[in-house]
Amino acid sequence: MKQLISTLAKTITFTGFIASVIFAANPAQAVLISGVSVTSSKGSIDANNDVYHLTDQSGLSLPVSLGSTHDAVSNNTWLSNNAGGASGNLVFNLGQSYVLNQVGIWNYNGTTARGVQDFSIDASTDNISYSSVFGTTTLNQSGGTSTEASQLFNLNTTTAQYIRLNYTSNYGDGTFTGLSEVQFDGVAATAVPWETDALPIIGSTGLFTLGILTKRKLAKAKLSQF
Ligand SMILES: [Ca+2]
Repeated sequence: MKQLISTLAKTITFTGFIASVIFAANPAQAVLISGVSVTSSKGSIDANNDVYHLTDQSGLSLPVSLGSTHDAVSNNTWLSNNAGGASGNLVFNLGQSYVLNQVGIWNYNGTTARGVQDFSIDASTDNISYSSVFGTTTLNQSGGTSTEASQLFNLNTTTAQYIRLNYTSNYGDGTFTGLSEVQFDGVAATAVPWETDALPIIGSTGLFTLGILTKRKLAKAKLSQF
């Protein structure tokens, strides 16, 4: 029986130690948010340039990340018409609330004059009440290459499920305005950050300590026999 307890204590100690190492090395980090849907106040000019192509990772280099490049294929982009001006908004639904880190925007990369120039970002948890994350900012014109880099903007750990991108100008095209891709990274807001980071460490350290204490108790019991 004592042999069994001793083996169990050793196993608990070892498991706790390994878990401590693993969890300490992997704290919660912002990850690319998948399954994002988007609507356009100006709609899309046709199915080939549907707003869907803004978040479906079409045209991005693999593996997809905010550091991916986007190709110059028109069917991998979104375009709207300029009725009433080169302005409108895009509302991104992240599917649930996130503590947001950054947004990566790949400007329209075919006829580069169609690319968005000035834009701002608002955030919301309910798609009703929005607050500004940052005001009017310039998105650089793309280079028209097949390996166009994203432009990254800080979302300042804003907690939101909905992001509204308001665009107010383009780079001169009189008919169309568009973007190639928009991606976000963040941490799901359902988990409290300190819990996400610390609980596995606390749990595994507790396991480690329990193993040590059990071994110590067994050693004491052995000594008292003499
Ligand atoms: Ca795309």
